[in-house]
Amino acid sequence: MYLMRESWRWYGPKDPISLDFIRQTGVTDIVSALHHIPNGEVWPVEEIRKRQAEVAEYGLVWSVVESVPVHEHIKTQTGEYLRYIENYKQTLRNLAECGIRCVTYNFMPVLDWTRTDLDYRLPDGSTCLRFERAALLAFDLFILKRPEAFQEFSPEDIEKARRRFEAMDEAEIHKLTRTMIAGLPGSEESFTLEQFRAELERYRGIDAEKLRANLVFFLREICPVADEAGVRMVIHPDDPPYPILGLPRILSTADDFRRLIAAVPNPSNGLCLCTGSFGIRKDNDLVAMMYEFGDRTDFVHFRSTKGDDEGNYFEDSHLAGDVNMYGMMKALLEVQQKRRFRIFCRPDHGHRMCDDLGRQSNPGYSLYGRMRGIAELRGLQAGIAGSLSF
Ligand code: DNO
Repeated sequence: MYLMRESWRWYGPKDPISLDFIRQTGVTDIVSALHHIPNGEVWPVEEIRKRQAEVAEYGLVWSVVESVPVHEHIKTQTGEYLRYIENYKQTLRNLAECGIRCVTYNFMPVLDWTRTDLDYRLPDGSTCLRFERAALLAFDLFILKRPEAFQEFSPEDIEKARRRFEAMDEAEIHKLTRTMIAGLPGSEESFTLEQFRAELERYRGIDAEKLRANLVFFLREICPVADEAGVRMVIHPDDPPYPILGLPRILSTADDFRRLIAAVPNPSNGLCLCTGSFGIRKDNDLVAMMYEFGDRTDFVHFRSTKGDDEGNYFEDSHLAGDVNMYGMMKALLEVQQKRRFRIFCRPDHGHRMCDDLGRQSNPGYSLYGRMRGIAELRGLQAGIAGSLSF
């Protein structure tokens, strides 16, 4: 039986969670990136090999890149975007030369993933990441002071955001601002309010259709190179999967990915099925997506969020929350069997729990929390695998 290929995200030598610990979690593969190389520049073969060697020293394999970031100029088709696209192609060739064949990326404008609280306390004393709608609106309307925002929300929402904002002291305003725009791990970019406003300006006149066209342009350039090199480009969905701060979104639903493969059918055009991001929307049937897009899904992020009727959600433990993890795991095993291929899977974001609480880690990327996640997923897989007849 083809079991999931268990992987773990490691941010490189600066990650507070060492490879020495990671190998004790039982995973076999590492998901990493060369974070020290500026966005848009080529990743040299020597640098890739160096990272591979560091990982190999611990008996692990660096097999997935998360991410080769897409430069903002490419997303907006401004400035030096053609040069950055050529550089991207060279990076893919270099990765392939080193045997790395799965590359994650996203096409979210300005910000990668976004949360409003990185240390939300749960009843059991552990903490998790959370997204609170009123806090987002308070930031948008009263801290960032984006003028159009007042036209975009209902008077009730604005009033609620105002009350939320007025209840904040300076420290909370500062903390929320940092959480929103100072850059979560992996996003590679960090902004002050002034810089962030300038970045938003870049998107004036770029609606979802234009952004989608820019993504299609990028992929039509990149995919022939990736096809030839045998690299699968797996796009990560929008997180959260709807427009925020007036920015367009183009990979939030099954239909968005359907449109993408219709426009660029190359085999290298693949998906990183993040159950946490897609799972926020009730109209995304994750299990159906696993079956429909299974042939193009080379990477899965397992995570489960719990939402309420107000648009808030927190990251629950991996088998709790709103995601049908049983259905997902069963679908994954069936897809893998059909493809005769093991999909890279990683426990996405864990709680900060037990000794995580006293030690430093990147938000979402704790040791014990993710270890609990992978252990639960492994148990779920073992139970399902044992009951399947293939
Ligand atoms: C967050 C991650 C994202 C992801 C990128 C992929 O924890 O899932 O930052 O790595 O969006 O490009």
